Amino acid sequence: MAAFRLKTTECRVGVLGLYNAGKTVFLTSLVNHLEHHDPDRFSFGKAGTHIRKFRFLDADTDWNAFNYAGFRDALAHNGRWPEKTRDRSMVACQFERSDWAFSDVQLKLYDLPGERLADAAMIGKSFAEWSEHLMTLIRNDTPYRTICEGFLKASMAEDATEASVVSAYKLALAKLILSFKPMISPSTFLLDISGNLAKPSSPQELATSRHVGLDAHSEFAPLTAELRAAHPVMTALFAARFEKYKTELVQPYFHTLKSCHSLVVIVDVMMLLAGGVGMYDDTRQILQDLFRVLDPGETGMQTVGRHLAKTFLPHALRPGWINRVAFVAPKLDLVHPNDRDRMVRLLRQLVGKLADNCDGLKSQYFNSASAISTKLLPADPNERLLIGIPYRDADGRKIPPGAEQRFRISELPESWPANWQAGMYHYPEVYPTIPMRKNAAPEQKNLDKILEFVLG
Ligand SMILES: Nc1nc2c(ncn2[C@@H]2O[C@H](COP(=O)(O)OP(=O)(O)O)[C@@H](O)[C@H]2O)c(=O)[nH]1
Ligand SMILES: [Mg+2]
Repeated sequence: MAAFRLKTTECRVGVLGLYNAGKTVFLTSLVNHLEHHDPDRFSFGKAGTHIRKFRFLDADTDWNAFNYAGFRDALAHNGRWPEKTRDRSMVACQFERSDWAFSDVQLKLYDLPGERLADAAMIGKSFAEWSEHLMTLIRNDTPYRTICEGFLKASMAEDATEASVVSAYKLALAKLILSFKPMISPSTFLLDISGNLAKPSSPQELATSRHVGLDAHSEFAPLTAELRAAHPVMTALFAARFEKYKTELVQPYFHTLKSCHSLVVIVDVMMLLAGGVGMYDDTRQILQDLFRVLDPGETGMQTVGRHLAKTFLPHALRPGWINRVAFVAPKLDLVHPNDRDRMVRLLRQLVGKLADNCDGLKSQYFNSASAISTKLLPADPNERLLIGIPYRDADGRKIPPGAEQRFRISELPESWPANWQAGMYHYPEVYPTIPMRKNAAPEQKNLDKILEFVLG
């Protein structure tokens, strides 16, 4: 062990995924393993590598500290998640790893709410271009067109007003939320700037209680080319509100992401199978918008620059751009062990092209579990039966933790079907299992390998 360390290597990692993909459990489990490291349960780097002198650092200005202690406590005691205080949080920590003789690691993990990903399409676009992007999506997709029928009608009305268009758009978004469609933009309708999430209620109630914009006085909706031509005043008003929204809310979010060295992109393949082909298509669209904006990868000169900077510059001055993406299919404990390799294959089929199209990007695909929470029936190891504590009743309502039960799960397909309905695949959620003892981290799979990859 070196007595002193010459430098600090900083690694900024953005953790991304749609709502409920498992970002919070991932971060909680990862930090728990780093803080109380046990090389037998979390093995990364050279064989036997261990972590010492772990300490938390302050969060960056404008960022909340990720409520690690609160989340861990909620997981261990099957409690409710602590309230989101604001819409973005981070963990910053520093530690030594025994296989790096001369450098400390400073790790910053950014937890960005999945709801904001739907706003990625705003970056680099004017209000008119963003409107066209959304209107094209709505018009050319049968489920979207059906759900948004009222909005499309309101957009064609000769006497359209600011109020009529905004309220029709809000009603359409409310129906999209209730149909589990993730393309909700402006995303403040789903998650406002104080971090309050829309609560399930009727479309009308949702439409009146939520805002499409920074607040009640800055609402905007996409406008068709005809409306833009016929209503220049309304168009100018919406365009100004759109620009303010983009500058104040969306750009800082994506600016942080772009300055990360690595991304962990969590895609819950079981949720996509359970949700139907529409959810698959929406997720792919959102990831495509995201990759267009982030444009990860690096040129040959940037690679040289990064290596030089790593050697010669203090960590605070090192340039940042995304050169590694770990794609992660989470919750592998919810599928049968015989199917777990298929999770990775499905993930690769879904996002492989995105990564392939980025020059100079290192990408890797993982299945993972942040907190293994199911067991196999020893008597029938090949039956697709698991044991766990059910999280919801047969109607999908959350229930308090009770006794362990066994439940049947669907076989994962070899590849994505050409078409499938919501409900054809079934992977019931279970209560996560985390030891009460705080220095015993959850049983994980591949979190260590993901960390090794993103640290480079
Ligand atoms: N069985 C199991 N469930 C998980 C795991 N990770 C997350 N979950 C469940 O997935 C749901 C969403 O997780 P969360 O971390 O809150 O998602 P977020 O919205 O992306 O932050 C929760 O109900 C968790 O219990 C895992 O490793 N195994
Ligand atoms: Mg979360």
